[in-house]
Amino acid sequence: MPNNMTLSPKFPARFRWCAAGMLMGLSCSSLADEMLHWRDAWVRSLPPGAAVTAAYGSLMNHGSDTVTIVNLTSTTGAEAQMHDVIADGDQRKMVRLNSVDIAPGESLVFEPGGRHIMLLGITDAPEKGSDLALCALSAMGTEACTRAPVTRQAPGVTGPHGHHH
Ligand SMILES: [Cu+2]
Repeated sequence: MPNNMTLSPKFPARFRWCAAGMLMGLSCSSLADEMLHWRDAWVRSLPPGAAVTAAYGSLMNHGSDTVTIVNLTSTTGAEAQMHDVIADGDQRKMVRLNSVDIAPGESLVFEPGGRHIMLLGITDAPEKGSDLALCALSAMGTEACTRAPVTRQAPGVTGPHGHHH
């Protein structure tokens, strides 16, 4: 069966993952020996006319090698950047991260007040309740994508202890 002989044992799982990405209209061409999974991604809803918002979520490295994330893309906005929040005297300010390493078994966590994904140059604000696609690109060319719902705050923190004023 010549067709099957070219497939590595890892191909089927990755193929399903790629297929899900392609269903969302995204390209997926990676067969690198990496395994990235998104969890709990979401995008902060923004008022009409706003051009910038942030996206959050966890990106887990299930592979056996360190993965370096070098770029992010989103279906909304002109650009997605990785940012961190650092102390600057008694202020806190955002700095751009050009790349972030994720060790095997570790997660890269994007969360309010810490590392986050900045979506810039939004001309058509996504509606609350809609979904965006969010993709992380590794230095090896692997693309890991997820759906990210657009909500006012993190999904799952709307209970009695999740209120913010
Ligand atoms: Cu930022």
